[in-house]
Amino acid sequence: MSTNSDKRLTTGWGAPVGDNQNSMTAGARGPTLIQDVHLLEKLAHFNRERVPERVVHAKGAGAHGYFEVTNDLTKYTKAAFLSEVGKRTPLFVRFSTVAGELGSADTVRDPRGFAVKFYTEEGNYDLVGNNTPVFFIRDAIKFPDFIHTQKRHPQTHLKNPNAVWDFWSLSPESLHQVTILMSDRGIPATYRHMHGFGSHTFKWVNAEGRAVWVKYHFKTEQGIRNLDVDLAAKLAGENPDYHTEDLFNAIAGGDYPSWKLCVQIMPIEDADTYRFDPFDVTKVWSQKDYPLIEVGRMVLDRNPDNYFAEVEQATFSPGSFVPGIEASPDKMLQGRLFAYSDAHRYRVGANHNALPINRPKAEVNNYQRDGSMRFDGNGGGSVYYEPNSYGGPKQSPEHKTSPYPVSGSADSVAYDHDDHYTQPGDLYRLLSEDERARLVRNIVAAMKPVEKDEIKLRQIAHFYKADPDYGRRVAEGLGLPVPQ
Ligand code: HDE
Repeated sequence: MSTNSDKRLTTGWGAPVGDNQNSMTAGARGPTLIQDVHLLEKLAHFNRERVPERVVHAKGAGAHGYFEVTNDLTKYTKAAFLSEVGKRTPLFVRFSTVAGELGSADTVRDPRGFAVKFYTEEGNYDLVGNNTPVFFIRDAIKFPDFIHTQKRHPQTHLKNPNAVWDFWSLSPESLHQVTILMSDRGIPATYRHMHGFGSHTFKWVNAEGRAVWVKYHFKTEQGIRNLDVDLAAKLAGENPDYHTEDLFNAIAGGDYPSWKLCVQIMPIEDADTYRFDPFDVTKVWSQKDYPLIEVGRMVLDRNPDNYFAEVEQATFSPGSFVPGIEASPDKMLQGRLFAYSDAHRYRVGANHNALPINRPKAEVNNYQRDGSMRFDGNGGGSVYYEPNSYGGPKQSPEHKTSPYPVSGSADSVAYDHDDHYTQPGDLYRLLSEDERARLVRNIVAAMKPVEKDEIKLRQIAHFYKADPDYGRRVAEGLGLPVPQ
């Protein structure tokens, strides 16, 4: 930054400021004058510097970069940014924790947000995932309750392990993600040494209108590294912004982190016969059944110039699709299609998409007008309704969302399978002895403060059903019997 400036200090309305050191008073020791409009503006703007933090994923770090296609998958999707090998698309990524507030520590045990905004030529495509392929729940209707258990007790304002484990022990579909969370991967060493996942099943549609189901995997090219729990706790106290600092310094130092993007592709008809519901986001698809196929590479090579403007104001939505990429009936994804843009309209404003960090590189032509902070010309004098005979923008029928046959009645229906144990059990059996020992130790430490044995015993029963050794070791650590 330049040391001395020849720039003139001004007010927000551009007028030069005469004195930025002393408030204007009636006489040297008289009361401050309301006519000191520079003073009034400084204090008033200061009061309005904070926008509401994200209700989840409040603490995060972001960086710019690019995506480069390395494999031709046009037989599966017509998405323009994936249309030819070598094609590059600019992007912005925000990594985050989930439960903590804006000022909370980075090195906590928590999933990590992995949100990618591709500024494609057909509009922005947002892939708003986590560093884990599954999630705790599989119906959006449970999300507010789940997040309440991750936040603070309404009376004490303290984190509350009773709520956390009461909810999880009464929601066995959470077992897979709980096992991942309590394993070494629950505290990544940095944002650079973790994978990213779209988690949900999405739909790709090719130029002929043929569709497949797809799951995304961002494989870190830095390798997986996790933090030892004691070091993580130390860092949380000494340097709560450790991951934020690491990402910024790595990029500033030219050590650009990168990920290889792969997908699993499931033929559309397999969804009806697969051994479990492929739209259930608490389950992964076996890579033996649907192997990883390389798509391209993501590189982060530019830090934000301004944190608030670019990271705090970034708004991602799983509903920001581009032609060739669509939703699946995954009930969690469906709920998110509403929630994100609703959150942005509340937190940032109705015209959040017009902000520089969110503005598409593609031309925006529509009939949306007005709304607070409409600073982009607001469509000028162009026609402001449709249909019209004044040459306004027209729909593109070739880009209609692909039709999807449905059957049955409008109803609130539970998933039709409840095997919440095979996949966490498989994961447990995949772990090395050291990893299992640390997993059990982390769970025992987290469950110890839970006041009701009823909750502990219910949760131990879930671990036991996943794998008897898993259940026995947690029970032993808690000094409780394995429930029969
Ligand atoms: Fe989010 N989530 N989420 N989430 N989520 C938000 O959007 C929500 C879920 C994720 O860096 C919010 O701007 C619902 C899964 C990331 O800006 C909110 C449900 C996954 C980020 C919201 C989920 C995520 C968010 C909070 C259950 C991984 C940060 C403020 C149906 C696949 C993005 C905001 C960023 C942020 C809603 C579950 C990832 C409230 C309703 C599953 C990475 O809209």
